[in-house]
Amino acid sequence: MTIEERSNIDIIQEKDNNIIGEPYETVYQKPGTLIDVDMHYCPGCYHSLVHKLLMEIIEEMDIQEQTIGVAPVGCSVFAYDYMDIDMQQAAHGRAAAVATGIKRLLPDKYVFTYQGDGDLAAIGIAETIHAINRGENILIVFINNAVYGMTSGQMAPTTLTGMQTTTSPAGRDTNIHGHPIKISELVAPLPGAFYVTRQAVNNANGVRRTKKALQNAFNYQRLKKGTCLVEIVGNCPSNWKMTPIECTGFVEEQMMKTFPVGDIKLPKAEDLKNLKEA
Ligand SMILES: Cc1ncc(C[n+]2csc(CCOP(=O)(O)OP(=O)(O)O)c2C)c(N)n1
Ligand code: SF4
Ligand SMILES: [Mg+2]
Repeated sequence: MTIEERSNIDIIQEKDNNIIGEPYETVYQKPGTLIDVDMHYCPGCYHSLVHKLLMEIIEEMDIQEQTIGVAPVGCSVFAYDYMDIDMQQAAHGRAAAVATGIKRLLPDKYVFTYQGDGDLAAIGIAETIHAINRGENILIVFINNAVYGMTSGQMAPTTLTGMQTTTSPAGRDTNIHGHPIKISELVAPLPGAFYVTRQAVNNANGVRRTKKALQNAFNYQRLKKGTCLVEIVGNCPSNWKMTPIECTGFVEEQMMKTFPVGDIKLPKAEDLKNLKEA
C-alpha cells in the first residue's frame, strides 16, 4: 500500500512513533497562547521569537485571561493575530497612552505594550516618556532593530552611526542626523521607572535571559510600583540586507556596541519583599 492510500489515522500513528516503534516523548511545543497560524514576519525576524517568549510566559503564569496587550504601528502591527489574549491596537506611537487608559480602568490586569523603535522612539517618544514619568504600572516591550522595518528601512532614532538605510544611503552622519538615541538609559532615571533592562535574543543564552527579564517584569507589575521597560535588541534581515545568521553577528558586533545588554535599573530589595503576597 502506498502512503497516499493509507488512512489519516495510519499516518498519524506513524508520525507519533519513532523508528524503533516507541512513542515519541514531547520535549517542546508551541505555547497554546500562540495562535497556530503562519506569521507574516520575514524568515529569521526576531519579532516572531519574542512573540513566542511572551506567550510562553503568559501560559506558564496562567494569566491568559488577565493579560491585555497593546499592538503598535510597525511590522508587529498584527501582533493581535498571533497572541491569543485580549489586545488593543494603538495609533502610531500611542501605545503607552492607550495602555495607561486600560491599566487605570482595569488595574488588576497585566497590561503590556509591544513596540518597535520607530513607533516608540520616534513618533511615540512623548507618550513613552510621560507614561514612564507618571510611573504607570505597565510593561513596555521595546524591540529595537535600528530601522523602520515596516516601511522599508528608513532611518530610525536608534539607527547606528554609519548605518545605511533608505533615507541615509551614505550611512547615519551624526553631524547631520544626531546620535542614536538610547531609550533605556534615557528613561531609567525617571522616578516612575521601576525596572529597565536591555536584552538580546541572538543566541540561546540571550533568549533565556530575555525570557527571565520579561517574566520578572510581569511579576513586578503586581507590585504596582511603576513602569517596567524591557528593551530587546532586534534584527531586520530584510532591511539590513543580511541573512538571519549574519544578523546574529551584526547584533553582537555592532548593535551591542551602542546598545549594550544588561540591567539598567533594578528594583530595590525592599520593593520586592512583598512580591510573593502581591
Ligand atoms: C514620519 C512617520 N511617522 C509615522 C509613520 C507611521 N509608521 C509606519 S511604520 C512605523 C514604525 C515602524 O518602525 P518600528 O516601530 O521600528 O517597527 P519595525 O517595523 O521596525 O518592527 C511608523 C511610526 C511613518 N511611516 N513615518
Ligand atoms: S521587515 Fe524586518 S522587522 Fe519587519 S518582519 Fe521583516 S525582518 Fe522583521
Ligand atoms: Mg524598528
